[in-house]
Amino acid sequence: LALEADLRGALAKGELSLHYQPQVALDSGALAGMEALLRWTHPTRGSVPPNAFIPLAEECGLIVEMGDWILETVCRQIRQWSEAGIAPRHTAVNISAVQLSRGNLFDSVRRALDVSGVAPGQLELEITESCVMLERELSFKTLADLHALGVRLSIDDFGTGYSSLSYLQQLAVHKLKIDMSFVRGMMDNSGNAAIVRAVIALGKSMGLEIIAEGVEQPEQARYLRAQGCDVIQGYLLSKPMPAVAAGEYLGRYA
Ligand code: G
Ligand code: G
Ligand code: MN
Ligand code: NA
Repeated sequence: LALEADLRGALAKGELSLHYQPQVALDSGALAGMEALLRWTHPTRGSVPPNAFIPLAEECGLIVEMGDWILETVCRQIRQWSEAGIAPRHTAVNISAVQLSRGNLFDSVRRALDVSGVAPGQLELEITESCVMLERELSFKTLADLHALGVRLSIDDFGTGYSSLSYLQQLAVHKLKIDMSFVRGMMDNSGNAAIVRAVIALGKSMGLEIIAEGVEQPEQARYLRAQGCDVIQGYLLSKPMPAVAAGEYLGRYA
């Protein structure tokens, strides 16, 4: 496959980069965090969206090496922002199920923190519910070890995957991300609104931070705030930005 061969070269040729999207607290308007999102600028195809190449990277196992590069790049970025006095409280990295089940994720994370000198609490890992289903015991153990190290854990796309509430209880995560499909439908679909309110109530009762993704309109932000949601992320605040623009954005908040 041409794309697979290109992907193998992409890392070495510096065609991969990370963009960053801000997360802001609804009550104070304070910056709460950033999410790192992978981008591939292909020399002839142009910008290739992650949905088009991450599944491929998972299939051919390249995701492990790529994931290590992502963790190290994001930690170096956190370090640089810290030195400039503009680091957000947390910066989140998306973790693939394959990384969690096959790669040695704990060692990769610890190495990335060590080489950059970043504190574990500055790093957040986003996992999906389905992410832990592959190699369940190993994945649970790895996440428990990462939690003990002090890294923050967040459940991405919450409510769309396969899991059970008992997993949520066993996993000791810090944050739930309400999937943007619910946020999108929330204002004119009572079912979606009910799911949003239920996730907020569930998360709150477990002491978790709640973030809504894909917030595009001010009415959505107002509704979420009224329901007790803590943090929002989405185009209303900003699209994901290249590192330099993200640094400028952080500078305006610091
Ligand atoms: O950034 P975007 O808008 O297109 O992301 C699309 C999908 O790709 C999302 O599901 C997101 O979680 C995933 N994704 C983005 N960046 C990364 C990454 O660095 N690692 C992994 N494993 N997934 C990512
Ligand atoms: O699966 P994950 O939540 O990691 O992916 C986030 C994806 O959502 C990324 O592709 C990101 O670019 C995209 N995204 C972020 N904010 C918005 C938004 O407000 N609207 C839409 N449609 N997509 C968004
Ligand atoms: Mn995510
Ligand atoms: Na998500």
